Amino acid sequence: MRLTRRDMLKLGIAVGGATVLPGGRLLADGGGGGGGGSQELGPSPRTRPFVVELLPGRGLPPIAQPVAPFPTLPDPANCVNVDGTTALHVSGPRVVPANTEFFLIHERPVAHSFHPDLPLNVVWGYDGMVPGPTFIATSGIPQLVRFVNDLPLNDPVGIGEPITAIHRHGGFQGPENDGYPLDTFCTGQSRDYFYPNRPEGGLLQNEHATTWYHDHAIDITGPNVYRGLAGFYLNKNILDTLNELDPPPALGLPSGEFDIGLVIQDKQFDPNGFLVFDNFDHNGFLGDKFLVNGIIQPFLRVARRKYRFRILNGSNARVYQLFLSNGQPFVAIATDSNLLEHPVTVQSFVLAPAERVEVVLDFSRFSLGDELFLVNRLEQDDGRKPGDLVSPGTPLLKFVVSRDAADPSRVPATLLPVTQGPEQLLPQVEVEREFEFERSDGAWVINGEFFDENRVSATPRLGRPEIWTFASGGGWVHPIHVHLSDFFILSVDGQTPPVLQRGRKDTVLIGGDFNREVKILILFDEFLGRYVFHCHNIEHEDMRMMANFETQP
Ligand SMILES: [Cu+2]
Repeated sequence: MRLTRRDMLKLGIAVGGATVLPGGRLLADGGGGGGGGSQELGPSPRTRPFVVELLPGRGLPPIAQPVAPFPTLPDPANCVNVDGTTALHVSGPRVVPANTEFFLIHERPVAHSFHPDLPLNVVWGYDGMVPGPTFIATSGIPQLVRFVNDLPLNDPVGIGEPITAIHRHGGFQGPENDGYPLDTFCTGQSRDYFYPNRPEGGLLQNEHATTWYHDHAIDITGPNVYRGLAGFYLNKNILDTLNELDPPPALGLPSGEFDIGLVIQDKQFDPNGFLVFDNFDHNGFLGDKFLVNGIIQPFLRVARRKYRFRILNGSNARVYQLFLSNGQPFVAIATDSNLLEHPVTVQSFVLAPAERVEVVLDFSRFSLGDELFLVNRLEQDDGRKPGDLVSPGTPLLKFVVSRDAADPSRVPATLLPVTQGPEQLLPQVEVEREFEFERSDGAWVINGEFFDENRVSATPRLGRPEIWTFASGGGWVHPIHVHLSDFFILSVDGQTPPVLQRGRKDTVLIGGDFNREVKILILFDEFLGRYVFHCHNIEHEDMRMMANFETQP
Protein backbone atom coordinates (compact mmCIF):
# COMPACT_ATOMS: atom_id res chain seq x y z
CA MET A 1 0.00 0.00 0.00
CA ARG A 2 1.26 3.48 -0.80
CA LEU A 3 1.33 5.95 2.02
CA THR A 4 -0.59 9.11 1.37
CA ARG A 5 0.86 12.48 2.18
CA ARG A 6 -1.48 12.64 5.19
CA ASP A 7 -0.22 9.24 6.41
CA MET A 8 3.34 10.48 6.04
CA LEU A 9 2.51 13.65 7.91
CA LYS A 10 0.78 11.70 10.68
CA LEU A 11 3.63 9.26 10.98
CA GLY A 12 6.18 12.03 10.87
CA ILE A 13 7.98 10.41 7.95
CA ALA A 14 10.08 13.14 6.53
CA VAL A 15 13.34 13.32 4.76
CA GLY A 16 16.12 15.71 5.62
CA GLY A 17 15.74 18.25 8.39
CA ALA A 18 12.17 18.57 9.58
CA THR A 19 10.56 21.84 10.51
CA VAL A 20 7.24 22.19 12.32
CA LEU A 21 4.75 24.47 10.61
CA PRO A 22 1.69 26.05 12.24
CA GLY A 23 -0.83 23.32 12.99
CA GLY A 24 1.95 20.95 14.05
CA ARG A 25 2.64 19.92 10.50
CA LEU A 26 6.03 18.49 9.81
CA LEU A 27 7.87 20.03 6.96
CA ALA A 28 10.29 17.92 5.01
CA ASP A 29 12.95 20.06 3.43
CA GLY A 30 12.72 19.63 -0.31
CA GLY A 31 16.29 20.74 -0.76
CA GLY A 32 17.51 24.28 -0.91
CA GLY A 33 19.20 24.11 -4.27
CA GLY A 34 16.18 24.63 -6.40
CA GLY A 35 16.35 21.17 -7.91
CA GLY A 36 13.41 19.03 -8.85
CA GLY A 37 12.58 17.91 -5.32
CA SER A 38 13.36 14.85 -3.27
CA GLN A 39 12.41 12.17 -5.79
CA GLU A 40 14.06 11.59 -9.15
CA LEU A 41 11.33 10.94 -11.66
CA GLY A 42 12.23 9.48 -15.01
CA PRO A 43 10.78 10.72 -18.27
CA SER A 44 7.17 9.91 -19.06
CA PRO A 45 6.52 7.28 -21.76
CA ARG A 46 6.43 8.48 -25.35
CA THR A 47 3.06 9.61 -26.67
CA ARG A 48 2.24 10.43 -30.27
CA PRO A 49 1.34 14.11 -30.58
CA PHE A 50 -1.95 15.34 -32.05
CA VAL A 51 -3.81 12.03 -32.36
CA VAL A 52 -6.73 12.94 -30.08
CA GLU A 53 -9.34 15.41 -31.28
CA LEU A 54 -10.96 17.78 -28.80
CA LEU A 55 -14.69 17.13 -29.08
CA PRO A 56 -17.76 17.79 -26.94
CA GLY A 57 -17.48 15.37 -24.02
CA ARG A 58 -13.79 14.72 -24.75
CA GLY A 59 -11.82 17.75 -23.71
CA LEU A 60 -14.68 20.15 -24.41
CA PRO A 61 -16.74 19.98 -21.21
CA PRO A 62 -20.53 20.44 -21.18
CA ILE A 63 -22.24 23.51 -19.71
CA ALA A 64 -23.40 22.89 -16.12
CA GLN A 65 -27.19 22.68 -16.08
CA PRO A 66 -29.38 24.05 -13.25
CA VAL A 67 -31.45 21.64 -11.18
CA ALA A 68 -34.70 22.19 -9.26
CA PRO A 69 -34.19 24.42 -6.19
CA PHE A 70 -33.38 22.51 -3.00
CA PRO A 71 -33.25 23.49 0.67
CA THR A 72 -29.74 24.58 1.56
CA LEU A 73 -27.77 22.96 4.36
CA PRO A 74 -25.57 24.38 7.12
CA ASP A 75 -21.86 24.11 6.34
CA PRO A 76 -20.01 21.14 7.83
CA ALA A 77 -17.76 22.31 10.65
CA ASN A 78 -16.32 18.91 11.54
CA CYS A 79 -14.12 18.06 8.57
CA VAL A 80 -10.57 17.77 9.91
CA ASN A 81 -7.88 19.19 7.66
CA VAL A 82 -4.48 17.56 7.18
CA ASP A 83 -3.01 20.09 9.61
CA GLY A 84 -5.67 19.34 12.24
CA THR A 85 -7.68 22.53 11.76
CA THR A 86 -11.41 22.76 11.10
CA ALA A 87 -13.54 25.31 9.28
CA LEU A 88 -13.11 29.00 10.07
CA HIS A 89 -16.23 30.29 8.31
CA VAL A 90 -19.41 28.30 8.65
CA SER A 91 -22.84 29.45 7.68
CA GLY A 92 -26.26 28.14 8.56
CA PRO A 93 -28.66 27.22 5.76
CA ARG A 94 -28.34 30.01 3.22
CA VAL A 95 -31.33 32.22 2.47
CA VAL A 96 -31.08 32.95 -1.23
CA PRO A 97 -32.99 35.30 -3.55
CA ALA A 98 -35.94 33.82 -5.45
CA ASN A 99 -34.15 34.07 -8.80
CA THR A 100 -31.20 31.92 -7.70
CA GLU A 101 -30.18 29.08 -10.00
CA PHE A 102 -29.28 25.84 -8.23
CA PHE A 103 -26.60 23.35 -9.25
CA LEU A 104 -25.49 20.01 -7.87
CA ILE A 105 -21.96 18.78 -8.56
CA HIS A 106 -20.36 15.58 -7.29
CA GLU A 107 -16.60 15.33 -6.88
CA ARG A 108 -15.81 11.78 -7.84
CA PRO A 109 -13.13 9.50 -9.26
CA VAL A 110 -13.28 8.61 -12.93
CA ALA A 111 -11.19 6.51 -15.30
CA HIS A 112 -9.72 9.06 -17.68
CA SER A 113 -7.73 8.74 -20.89
CA PHE A 114 -4.94 11.33 -20.98
CA HIS A 115 -3.81 9.73 -24.24
CA PRO A 116 -4.48 6.46 -26.11
CA ASP A 117 -0.80 5.49 -25.75
CA LEU A 118 -1.22 5.45 -21.95
CA PRO A 119 -3.48 3.27 -19.79
CA LEU A 120 -6.64 4.73 -18.26
CA ASN A 121 -5.84 6.72 -15.10
CA VAL A 122 -8.20 7.25 -12.18
CA VAL A 123 -8.46 11.02 -11.77
CA TRP A 124 -10.77 13.16 -9.65
CA GLY A 125 -13.26 15.33 -11.47
CA TYR A 126 -16.19 17.61 -10.77
CA ASP A 127 -19.07 15.38 -11.86
CA GLY A 128 -16.31 13.01 -12.94
CA MET A 129 -15.08 15.35 -15.68
CA VAL A 130 -11.62 16.77 -16.39
CA PRO A 131 -11.93 19.73 -16.79
CA GLY A 132 -15.16 20.01 -14.78
CA PRO A 133 -18.42 21.18 -16.35
CA THR A 134 -18.32 24.83 -17.46
CA PHE A 135 -20.56 27.16 -15.46
CA ILE A 136 -22.11 30.17 -17.11
CA ALA A 137 -23.28 32.91 -14.77
CA THR A 138 -25.51 35.77 -15.89
CA SER A 139 -24.81 39.10 -14.22
CA GLY A 140 -27.51 39.71 -11.60
CA ILE A 141 -28.67 36.11 -11.38
CA PRO A 142 -27.22 34.39 -8.30
CA GLN A 143 -26.17 30.79 -8.33
CA LEU A 144 -26.03 28.29 -5.50
CA VAL A 145 -23.80 25.30 -6.14
CA ARG A 146 -23.83 22.28 -3.85
CA PHE A 147 -20.57 20.39 -4.18
CA VAL A 148 -20.77 16.84 -2.81
CA ASN A 149 -17.56 15.07 -1.84
CA ASP A 150 -17.81 11.52 -3.20
CA LEU A 151 -14.05 11.02 -3.25
CA PRO A 152 -12.80 7.73 -1.80
CA LEU A 153 -11.42 7.53 1.74
CA ASN A 154 -8.92 4.88 0.68
CA ASP A 155 -7.49 5.93 -2.63
CA PRO A 156 -4.96 3.55 -4.15
CA VAL A 157 -3.31 6.24 -6.29
CA GLY A 158 -2.11 8.41 -3.43
CA ILE A 159 -2.27 11.77 -5.19
CA GLY A 160 -4.50 14.19 -3.31
CA GLU A 161 -6.63 13.85 -0.21
CA PRO A 162 -10.43 13.52 -0.14
CA ILE A 163 -10.74 16.81 1.75
CA THR A 164 -11.91 19.68 -0.43
CA ALA A 165 -12.82 23.37 -0.54
CA ILE A 166 -14.00 25.11 -3.69
CA HIS A 167 -12.61 28.50 -4.66
CA ARG A 168 -14.16 30.38 -7.55
CA HIS A 169 -10.97 32.12 -8.63
CA GLY A 170 -11.63 35.72 -9.59
CA GLY A 171 -15.16 35.69 -8.19
CA PHE A 172 -16.73 38.12 -5.75
CA GLN A 173 -18.41 36.08 -3.03
CA GLY A 174 -18.82 36.25 0.75
CA PRO A 175 -16.05 34.80 2.95
CA GLU A 176 -18.02 31.63 3.78
CA ASN A 177 -18.50 31.04 0.03
CA ASP A 178 -14.96 31.75 -1.08
CA GLY A 179 -13.38 28.37 -0.46
CA TYR A 180 -11.27 29.66 2.43
CA PRO A 181 -8.65 26.91 2.75
CA LEU A 182 -9.80 25.72 6.18
CA ASP A 183 -13.47 25.61 5.18
CA THR A 184 -13.33 22.09 3.87
CA PHE A 185 -15.81 19.27 3.52
CA CYS A 186 -14.82 15.63 3.73
CA THR A 187 -15.92 12.41 2.03
CA GLY A 188 -19.68 11.99 2.44
CA GLN A 189 -20.20 15.69 3.18
CA SER A 190 -21.24 18.58 0.98
CA ARG A 191 -20.98 22.35 1.10
CA ASP A 192 -23.26 24.91 -0.50
CA TYR A 193 -21.58 27.88 -2.22
CA PHE A 194 -23.57 31.02 -2.96
CA TYR A 195 -22.35 33.19 -5.82
CA PRO A 196 -24.16 36.57 -6.10
CA ASN A 197 -22.83 37.19 -9.66
CA ARG A 198 -22.89 40.96 -9.27
CA PRO A 199 -19.94 43.01 -10.45
CA GLU A 200 -17.96 44.35 -7.52
CA GLY A 201 -19.22 47.77 -6.49
CA GLY A 202 -21.93 47.45 -9.16
CA LEU A 203 -19.47 48.86 -11.71
CA LEU A 204 -19.75 47.80 -15.32
CA GLN A 205 -15.94 47.82 -15.48
CA ASN A 206 -15.95 44.95 -12.99
CA GLU A 207 -18.16 42.64 -15.03
CA HIS A 208 -16.26 39.42 -15.40
CA ALA A 209 -15.51 37.24 -18.37
CA THR A 210 -13.52 34.17 -17.36
CA THR A 211 -13.18 32.91 -13.83
CA TRP A 212 -12.47 29.32 -12.86
CA TYR A 213 -13.17 27.03 -9.95
CA HIS A 214 -10.71 24.68 -8.33
CA ASP A 215 -9.83 22.95 -5.10
CA HIS A 216 -8.31 25.11 -2.34
CA ALA A 217 -8.00 22.81 0.71
CA ILE A 218 -5.25 23.76 3.15
CA ASP A 219 -1.87 22.11 2.44
CA ILE A 220 -3.23 19.78 -0.31
CA THR A 221 -4.44 22.11 -3.03
CA GLY A 222 -1.50 21.12 -5.28
CA PRO A 223 -2.18 17.38 -5.46
CA ASN A 224 -5.96 17.88 -5.51
CA VAL A 225 -5.84 20.26 -8.48
CA TYR A 226 -3.21 18.06 -10.18
CA ARG A 227 -5.57 15.09 -9.75
CA GLY A 228 -8.20 16.96 -11.79
CA LEU A 229 -10.28 19.29 -9.60
CA ALA A 230 -10.60 22.38 -11.83
CA GLY A 231 -13.10 23.85 -14.30
CA PHE A 232 -14.19 27.07 -16.01
CA TYR A 233 -16.73 29.52 -14.60
CA LEU A 234 -17.74 32.00 -17.31
CA ASN A 235 -19.80 35.13 -16.98
CA LYS A 236 -22.19 36.96 -19.26
CA ASN A 237 -23.59 40.45 -19.05
CA ILE A 238 -25.09 43.19 -21.22
CA LEU A 239 -21.82 43.66 -23.14
CA ASP A 240 -20.42 40.15 -23.18
CA THR A 241 -23.67 38.34 -23.97
CA LEU A 242 -22.11 35.13 -25.27
CA ASN A 243 -24.20 35.53 -28.41
CA GLU A 244 -22.40 36.93 -31.45
CA LEU A 245 -25.75 37.70 -33.12
CA ASP A 246 -26.80 40.21 -30.46
CA PRO A 247 -26.75 43.84 -31.66
CA PRO A 248 -24.76 46.57 -29.87
CA PRO A 249 -24.23 47.39 -27.07
CA ALA A 250 -23.51 43.65 -27.09
CA LEU A 251 -19.92 43.20 -28.24
CA GLY A 252 -20.66 40.35 -30.62
CA LEU A 253 -17.54 38.36 -29.72
CA PRO A 254 -17.34 34.84 -31.19
CA SER A 255 -19.76 32.63 -29.27
CA GLY A 256 -21.21 29.17 -28.91
CA GLU A 257 -19.04 26.48 -30.50
CA PHE A 258 -16.60 29.24 -31.51
CA ASP A 259 -15.93 30.24 -27.86
CA ILE A 260 -13.62 27.67 -26.31
CA GLY A 261 -11.87 27.47 -22.94
CA LEU A 262 -8.41 25.93 -23.08
CA VAL A 263 -6.73 24.95 -19.80
CA ILE A 264 -3.04 24.18 -20.14
CA GLN A 265 -1.36 21.87 -17.64
CA ASP A 266 1.78 19.77 -17.34
CA LYS A 267 1.84 16.29 -15.83
CA GLN A 268 4.29 13.47 -15.25
CA PHE A 269 3.78 9.71 -15.76
CA ASP A 270 5.69 6.65 -14.56
CA PRO A 271 7.15 4.12 -17.05
CA ASN A 272 3.81 2.27 -17.02
CA GLY A 273 1.89 5.40 -17.91
CA PHE A 274 0.39 6.15 -14.52
CA LEU A 275 0.21 9.68 -13.17
CA VAL A 276 2.88 10.58 -10.62
CA PHE A 277 3.33 13.52 -8.27
CA ASP A 278 6.08 14.29 -5.77
CA ASN A 279 4.57 15.27 -2.42
CA PHE A 280 7.96 16.44 -1.24
CA ASP A 281 8.76 18.74 -4.13
CA HIS A 282 8.06 22.02 -2.43
CA ASN A 283 9.76 24.06 -5.14
CA GLY A 284 6.97 23.56 -7.63
CA PHE A 285 6.06 20.33 -9.40
CA LEU A 286 6.68 20.21 -13.15
CA GLY A 287 5.64 17.52 -15.61
CA ASP A 288 7.11 16.66 -19.01
CA LYS A 289 3.74 16.08 -20.71
CA PHE A 290 1.67 19.02 -21.86
CA LEU A 291 -2.09 18.77 -21.70
CA VAL A 292 -4.86 20.89 -23.09
CA ASN A 293 -8.21 20.27 -21.40
CA GLY A 294 -6.99 17.04 -19.82
CA ILE A 295 -5.53 15.51 -22.99
CA ILE A 296 -1.86 15.31 -23.97
CA GLN A 297 -1.20 17.41 -27.10
CA PRO A 298 -4.66 17.19 -28.71
CA PHE A 299 -5.90 18.72 -31.94
CA LEU A 300 -8.93 20.86 -32.68
CA ARG A 301 -10.75 21.13 -35.99
CA VAL A 302 -11.67 24.74 -36.70
CA ALA A 303 -13.73 26.56 -39.30
CA ARG A 304 -12.49 29.40 -41.51
CA ARG A 305 -13.70 32.18 -39.21
CA LYS A 306 -12.99 33.91 -35.87
CA TYR A 307 -12.78 32.04 -32.57
CA ARG A 308 -12.56 33.21 -28.97
CA PHE A 309 -10.11 31.15 -26.93
CA ARG A 310 -10.01 31.58 -23.15
CA ILE A 311 -6.56 30.30 -22.25
CA LEU A 312 -5.95 29.38 -18.60
CA ASN A 313 -2.72 28.20 -17.06
CA GLY A 314 -4.03 25.47 -14.73
CA SER A 315 -0.55 24.10 -13.99
CA ASN A 316 0.79 23.79 -10.47
CA ALA A 317 4.07 25.63 -11.07
CA ARG A 318 4.95 26.02 -14.74
CA VAL A 319 5.05 29.37 -16.54
CA TYR A 320 4.40 29.40 -20.29
CA GLN A 321 5.09 31.85 -23.08
CA LEU A 322 2.73 31.11 -25.92
CA PHE A 323 3.22 31.77 -29.63
CA LEU A 324 1.55 30.70 -32.86
CA SER A 325 3.70 28.48 -35.07
CA ASN A 326 3.35 30.68 -38.16
CA GLY A 327 4.48 33.86 -36.42
CA GLN A 328 0.98 35.32 -36.57
CA PRO A 329 0.17 37.62 -33.64
CA PHE A 330 -2.66 37.15 -31.15
CA VAL A 331 -5.47 39.64 -30.73
CA ALA A 332 -5.83 39.64 -26.93
CA ILE A 333 -9.19 40.75 -25.55
CA ALA A 334 -9.01 39.87 -21.85
CA THR A 335 -6.59 39.21 -19.00
CA ASP A 336 -7.59 37.20 -15.92
CA SER A 337 -11.26 37.90 -15.09
CA ASN A 338 -11.81 41.03 -17.17
CA LEU A 339 -12.09 42.13 -20.76
CA LEU A 340 -9.52 44.72 -21.78
CA GLU A 341 -10.53 48.28 -22.62
CA HIS A 342 -9.35 47.70 -26.19
CA PRO A 343 -8.04 44.67 -28.07
CA VAL A 344 -4.26 44.41 -28.01
CA THR A 345 -2.12 42.73 -30.66
CA VAL A 346 0.82 40.76 -29.27
CA GLN A 347 3.32 38.30 -30.78
CA SER A 348 3.25 36.17 -27.64
CA PHE A 349 2.19 36.28 -24.01
CA VAL A 350 3.46 34.91 -20.70
CA LEU A 351 0.99 32.88 -18.68
CA ALA A 352 1.85 32.10 -15.05
CA PRO A 353 -0.18 29.62 -12.97
CA ALA A 354 -3.81 30.79 -12.60
CA GLU A 355 -3.48 33.62 -15.12
CA ARG A 356 -5.85 33.81 -18.09
CA VAL A 357 -5.48 35.54 -21.42
CA GLU A 358 -8.31 35.55 -23.94
CA VAL A 359 -7.51 35.83 -27.62
CA VAL A 360 -9.42 36.01 -30.85
CA LEU A 361 -7.91 33.91 -33.63
CA ASP A 362 -9.13 34.43 -37.16
CA PHE A 363 -8.75 31.40 -39.42
CA SER A 364 -10.58 33.02 -42.35
CA ARG A 365 -7.42 33.54 -44.43
CA PHE A 366 -6.31 29.92 -44.05
CA SER A 367 -6.97 27.25 -46.66
CA LEU A 368 -8.84 24.08 -45.90
CA GLY A 369 -6.36 21.53 -44.55
CA ASP A 370 -3.96 24.13 -43.15
CA GLU A 371 -2.50 23.46 -39.73
CA LEU A 372 -1.47 25.90 -37.00
CA PHE A 373 0.09 25.15 -33.64
CA LEU A 374 -0.15 26.83 -30.25
CA VAL A 375 3.43 26.65 -29.03
CA ASN A 376 5.12 27.11 -25.66
CA ARG A 377 8.63 28.45 -26.12
CA LEU A 378 9.49 29.10 -22.48
CA GLU A 379 11.81 26.50 -21.03
CA GLN A 380 11.51 25.62 -17.36
CA ASP A 381 13.16 22.78 -15.51
CA ASP A 382 12.56 23.63 -11.88
CA GLY A 383 10.07 25.50 -9.73
CA ARG A 384 12.42 28.42 -9.19
CA LYS A 385 11.77 30.29 -12.39
CA PRO A 386 11.41 29.79 -16.12
CA GLY A 387 14.55 29.64 -18.21
CA ASP A 388 15.22 30.90 -21.72
CA LEU A 389 12.99 31.29 -24.71
CA VAL A 390 13.78 28.37 -26.99
CA SER A 391 13.04 27.67 -30.60
CA PRO A 392 10.98 25.98 -31.92
CA GLY A 393 9.53 25.14 -28.48
CA THR A 394 6.84 22.60 -27.68
CA PRO A 395 3.59 22.56 -29.65
CA LEU A 396 0.70 22.13 -27.21
CA LEU A 397 -2.31 22.13 -29.50
CA LYS A 398 -2.79 21.71 -33.24
CA PHE A 399 -5.54 23.59 -35.06
CA VAL A 400 -6.70 21.92 -38.28
CA VAL A 401 -8.66 24.23 -40.59
CA SER A 402 -11.33 21.87 -41.83
CA ARG A 403 -14.48 23.67 -42.97
CA ASP A 404 -16.20 26.94 -43.80
CA ALA A 405 -18.66 28.63 -41.50
CA ALA A 406 -20.54 31.92 -41.44
CA ASP A 407 -18.96 34.54 -39.21
CA PRO A 408 -21.28 37.23 -37.90
CA SER A 409 -18.98 37.82 -34.89
CA ARG A 410 -17.26 41.14 -34.18
CA VAL A 411 -14.25 42.38 -32.24
CA PRO A 412 -15.11 46.01 -31.43
CA ALA A 413 -12.33 48.55 -30.92
CA THR A 414 -13.71 49.29 -27.45
CA LEU A 415 -14.48 46.35 -25.21
CA LEU A 416 -14.94 47.31 -21.54
CA PRO A 417 -14.02 50.89 -20.56
CA VAL A 418 -12.48 51.55 -17.16
CA THR A 419 -14.35 54.36 -15.43
CA GLN A 420 -12.73 54.01 -11.99
CA GLY A 421 -9.04 53.42 -12.62
CA PRO A 422 -5.73 54.73 -11.33
CA GLU A 423 -6.52 58.25 -12.53
CA GLN A 424 -9.62 58.45 -10.32
CA LEU A 425 -8.45 56.26 -7.43
CA LEU A 426 -4.78 57.14 -6.87
CA PRO A 427 -5.55 60.55 -5.28
CA GLN A 428 -7.68 58.70 -2.69
CA VAL A 429 -4.94 56.32 -1.56
CA GLU A 430 -4.03 56.70 2.12
CA VAL A 431 -2.67 53.25 2.93
CA GLU A 432 0.26 51.42 1.38
CA ARG A 433 1.32 47.89 2.32
CA GLU A 434 4.40 45.87 1.41
CA PHE A 435 4.69 42.12 1.17
CA GLU A 436 7.95 40.25 0.63
CA PHE A 437 7.65 36.70 -0.71
CA GLU A 438 10.63 34.56 0.28
CA ARG A 439 11.92 31.09 0.89
CA SER A 440 12.48 30.03 4.50
CA ASP A 441 13.50 26.67 5.95
CA GLY A 442 12.64 24.89 2.69
CA ALA A 443 9.14 26.37 2.75
CA TRP A 444 7.68 29.72 1.89
CA VAL A 445 6.89 32.88 3.81
CA ILE A 446 5.25 36.26 3.32
CA ASN A 447 6.94 39.00 5.34
CA GLY A 448 8.84 36.28 7.17
CA GLU A 449 5.79 34.32 8.31
CA PHE A 450 4.16 31.04 7.36
CA PHE A 451 0.39 31.07 6.84
CA ASP A 452 -1.51 31.05 10.12
CA GLU A 453 -5.29 31.27 9.97
CA ASN A 454 -5.31 33.37 13.13
CA ARG A 455 -2.99 36.08 11.86
CA VAL A 456 -4.43 38.94 9.80
CA SER A 457 -1.78 40.62 7.67
CA ALA A 458 -3.87 43.43 6.15
CA THR A 459 -7.09 45.17 7.13
CA PRO A 460 -8.23 47.17 4.09
CA ARG A 461 -11.37 49.27 4.50
CA LEU A 462 -14.15 48.84 1.99
CA GLY A 463 -14.26 51.60 -0.58
CA ARG A 464 -10.73 52.87 0.23
CA PRO A 465 -8.17 52.16 -2.49
CA GLU A 466 -4.70 51.06 -1.35
CA ILE A 467 -1.31 50.46 -2.94
CA TRP A 468 0.24 47.07 -2.25
CA THR A 469 3.85 46.31 -3.14
CA PHE A 470 4.83 42.71 -3.83
CA ALA A 471 8.52 41.82 -3.86
CA SER A 472 10.37 38.56 -4.31
CA GLY A 473 13.82 37.64 -3.10
CA GLY A 474 16.25 34.92 -4.08
CA GLY A 475 15.48 34.73 -7.79
CA TRP A 476 12.26 32.75 -7.39
CA VAL A 477 9.11 33.64 -9.29
CA HIS A 478 5.75 33.71 -7.54
CA PRO A 479 2.37 34.28 -9.23
CA ILE A 480 0.55 36.25 -6.52
CA HIS A 481 -3.22 35.92 -6.35
CA VAL A 482 -5.43 38.15 -4.21
CA HIS A 483 -8.92 36.83 -3.57
CA LEU A 484 -11.94 39.15 -3.94
CA SER A 485 -10.11 41.56 -6.19
CA ASP A 486 -9.51 43.01 -9.60
CA PHE A 487 -6.43 45.14 -9.25
CA PHE A 488 -4.50 47.50 -11.48
CA ILE A 489 -0.75 46.98 -11.89
CA LEU A 490 0.79 50.42 -11.36
CA SER A 491 4.42 49.58 -11.98
CA VAL A 492 6.86 46.74 -12.52
CA ASP A 493 10.32 47.51 -11.14
CA GLY A 494 9.38 51.18 -11.35
CA GLN A 495 8.41 51.01 -15.01
CA THR A 496 5.03 51.15 -16.71
CA PRO A 497 3.80 47.54 -16.95
CA PRO A 498 3.91 45.74 -20.31
CA VAL A 499 0.84 46.24 -22.44
CA LEU A 500 -0.93 43.02 -21.44
CA GLN A 501 -0.42 43.79 -17.74
CA ARG A 502 -2.35 47.06 -17.94
CA GLY A 503 -5.78 45.49 -17.72
CA ARG A 504 -7.36 44.45 -14.46
CA LYS A 505 -5.76 41.39 -12.94
CA ASP A 506 -6.28 38.99 -10.06
CA THR A 507 -2.90 37.26 -10.34
CA VAL A 508 0.49 38.85 -11.04
CA LEU A 509 3.86 37.17 -11.57
CA ILE A 510 6.67 38.59 -9.47
CA GLY A 511 10.35 37.71 -9.14
CA GLY A 512 12.93 35.94 -11.23
CA ASP A 513 14.99 38.11 -13.51
CA PHE A 514 12.20 40.64 -13.87
CA ASN A 515 9.16 41.92 -11.97
CA ARG A 516 11.15 41.91 -8.73
CA GLU A 517 8.91 44.58 -7.31
CA VAL A 518 5.35 45.09 -8.49
CA LYS A 519 3.02 47.80 -7.22
CA ILE A 520 -0.71 47.30 -7.51
CA LEU A 521 -3.72 49.52 -6.88
CA ILE A 522 -6.35 47.51 -5.06
CA LEU A 523 -9.85 48.36 -3.89
CA PHE A 524 -12.32 46.18 -2.03
CA ASP A 525 -15.88 47.35 -2.51
CA GLU A 526 -18.01 44.83 -0.67
CA PHE A 527 -18.05 41.70 1.50
CA LEU A 528 -16.70 41.92 5.04
CA GLY A 529 -14.53 39.17 6.39
CA ARG A 530 -11.37 37.13 6.21
CA TYR A 531 -9.91 36.14 2.85
CA VAL A 532 -6.50 34.97 1.66
CA PHE A 533 -3.86 36.11 -0.75
CA HIS A 534 -1.12 33.71 -1.72
CA CYS A 535 1.38 32.42 -4.23
CA HIS A 536 -0.34 30.36 -6.95
CA ASN A 537 2.69 28.16 -7.49
CA ILE A 538 0.55 25.66 -5.62
CA GLU A 539 3.47 23.89 -3.97
CA HIS A 540 4.50 27.24 -2.49
CA GLU A 541 0.90 27.91 -1.44
CA ASP A 542 0.65 24.46 0.18
CA MET A 543 3.92 25.11 1.98
CA ARG A 544 2.32 28.15 3.55
CA MET A 545 3.06 31.08 1.23
CA MET A 546 -0.34 32.51 2.07
CA ALA A 547 -1.72 35.22 4.37
CA ASN A 548 -5.05 36.60 5.51
CA PHE A 549 -6.54 39.97 4.86
CA GLU A 550 -9.73 41.02 6.60
CA THR A 551 -11.90 43.69 5.04
CA GLN A 552 -13.17 46.39 7.42
CA PRO A 553 -16.24 48.65 7.28
CU1 LIG B 1 5.63 31.07 -5.04
